[in-house]
Amino acid sequence: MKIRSDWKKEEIREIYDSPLLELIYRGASTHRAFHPANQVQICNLISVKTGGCSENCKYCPQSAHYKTDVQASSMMKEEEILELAQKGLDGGATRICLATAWRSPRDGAQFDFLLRVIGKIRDLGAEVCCTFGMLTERQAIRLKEAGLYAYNHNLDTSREFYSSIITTRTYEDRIRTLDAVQKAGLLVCSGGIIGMGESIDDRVGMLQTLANRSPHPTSVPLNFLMPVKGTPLGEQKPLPVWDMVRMIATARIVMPQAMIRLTAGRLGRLAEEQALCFLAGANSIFSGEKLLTRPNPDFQADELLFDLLGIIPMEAK
Ligand code: SAM
Ligand code: DTB
Ligand code: SF4
Repeated sequence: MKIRSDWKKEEIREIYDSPLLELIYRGASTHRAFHPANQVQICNLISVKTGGCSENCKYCPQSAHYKTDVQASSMMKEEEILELAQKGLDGGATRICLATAWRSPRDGAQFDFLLRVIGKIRDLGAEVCCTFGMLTERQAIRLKEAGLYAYNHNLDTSREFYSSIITTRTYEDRIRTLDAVQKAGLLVCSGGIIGMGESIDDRVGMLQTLANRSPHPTSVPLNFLMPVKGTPLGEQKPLPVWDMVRMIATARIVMPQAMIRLTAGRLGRLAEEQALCFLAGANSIFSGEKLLTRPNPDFQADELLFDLLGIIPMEAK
């Protein structure tokens, strides 16, 4: 199987639309050709700065543009962050992701603080990933020097649909940050959300943009929209699992080496549904009772799920 960065939209659409069982089989075969079967990496999120964000992402409960149940809070203290990181590792996570509700980091005391914390979490033995919004090249280099492993910055959807979801920044801004991250030698984590009212072509378009980056992102989080009251997408209907299964399998086939992460929206999904996602090629989940602001299966629930399916938590890289 060749690694390609010249995917045509029609080719990806054809994969996405192929008969479901054929698609799952191809996703599963690709998964097994590039990754150990039955191993899934557990990640854990820490929202170190929650709410009050200046951006207007229509899905996001942390945007200051919408009235939601999220209270804006100040930066978490170092002690609490390290405690939560250790709790994540004890729960089986090998990757800890720090998130801030920022458009972009401002240089200064808070960014310096986070750089120090990144080093300390790495010293606990975790792969550290961060998602702080748009970065300059200089900020990306400073994160790399601080010991950061990967940087998350989602494309979220297609270039065409982007402005229906966010108007305070552009798709090009997103790509520029991914380029800065890559240039600094950090691993790129980038994915998106399904269930926002996008078309199949929008899903395919996003996968095309990701799969035609060279190298591919090493990590691709795929989120089911969690509709939040007060946001413009608060009334969206949940998608059937089949949409996620198709999305995962297609991502797996076009980006065989990437970690495909079944991210937001697992809570309330049946073990059967999640099993199909793993079969289709997902090899990572986010575990822990909270994502950033929304509830999520806790470590114990996921331990039971893994036992049921015979899945082993993946070691850190
Ligand atoms: N502020 C930074 C940014 O936007 O890049 C980082 C944090 S932001 C909350 C990270 C990602 O969370 C978004 O790109 C989006 O994919 C996901 N997300 C946010 N709200 C969500 C929701 N209600 N349902 C599913 N995914 C969501
Ligand atoms: C990603 O793609 N999804 C995660 C992580 N990367 C930062 C965040 C999901 C957030 C879900 C909504 C919430 O908890 O507020
Ligand atoms: Fe802010 Fe990120 Fe939420 Fe957008 S997704 S409103 S940038 S925290």
